[in-house]
Amino acid sequence: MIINRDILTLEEFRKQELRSLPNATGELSNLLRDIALAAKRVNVEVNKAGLVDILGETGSVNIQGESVQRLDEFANAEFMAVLQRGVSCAGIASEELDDLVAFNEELCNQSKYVVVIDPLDGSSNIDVNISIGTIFGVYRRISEKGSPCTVKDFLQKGELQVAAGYIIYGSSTMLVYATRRGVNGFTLDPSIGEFTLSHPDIHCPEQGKIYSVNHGNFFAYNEKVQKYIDACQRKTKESGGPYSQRYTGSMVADLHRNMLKGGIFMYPGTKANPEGKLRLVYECNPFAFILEVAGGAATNGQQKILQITPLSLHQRIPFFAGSKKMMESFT
Ligand code: P6P
Repeated sequence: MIINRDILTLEEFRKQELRSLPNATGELSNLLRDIALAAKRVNVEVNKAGLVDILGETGSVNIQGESVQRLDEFANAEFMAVLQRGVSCAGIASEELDDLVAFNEELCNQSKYVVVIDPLDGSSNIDVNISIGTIFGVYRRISEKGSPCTVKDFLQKGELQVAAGYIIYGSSTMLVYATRRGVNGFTLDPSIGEFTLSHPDIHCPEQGKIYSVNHGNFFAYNEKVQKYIDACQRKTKESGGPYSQRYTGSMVADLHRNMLKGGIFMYPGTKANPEGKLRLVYECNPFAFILEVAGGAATNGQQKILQITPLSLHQRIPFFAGSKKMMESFT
């Protein structure tokens, strides 16, 4: 039996990180372990979604007014249960929950952290087998330790996140995790049931040739966005192109590809929905954090996403993110 000992498992990575941070209590490291456990459980259901009656809609509607797919509810329940049992966070704010959930148990109340999460983004793609994902961010709570977390813990600027990441359930299942020390990608090895460090120290190429946007809304975008999309289409070999348009309708898949290969992702506001569709707290802020650590950028078209103070848990915001130079040419 040949065991590849060159690839660190997530557990080994966590332990090495912990040893390198002598003052660390291990709480954030345990939080990562909990998220990875829930991700493995969600992955099992996503991988067999075509085979069991977990597809389709529950008939209920979430606060966004979107029909909730069964897998959405399962994923939300899974992450919430694992995080509560792991006693490494005081509570969560989730796309699937109208309001925050304070775990309000003694050990959880003593935790330093809270988690924002989109348990299963891109759910409209579940039934057609397109990659979907989980998005999460971690904040140090600002409410008094020992008491239940409060909404102000979740409405902090994105630049105050201590960690952020996503899981992409695709041709393989990957957990991408960022702290200010860097971005690392872990691919799930189903033969041992462990996430393994397949993409150490991820950097987003400064320049790319991919632009991701829903062209169907082109005439609803403002002039600045229309001009940029037009410029992308006019790129030639001589002007650094040609560019390719890649848009799956699943932001985790689009942003993951663009971060690895270089590119720009846009979900602009439209005349009908000036704030766009994506949520600041648990979709845009985590990705903005990950991309900025990886050398990319993320704005709402005017200012850095990470510097915007959220006004509500489910606030929407126009979102432009990706390679540094492509973002500079857009902004
Ligand atoms: P549209 C999925 O529902 C999602 O929230 C993102 O993952 C994705 O980028 C976007 O919506 C797609 O929206 O309006 O282009 O179909």
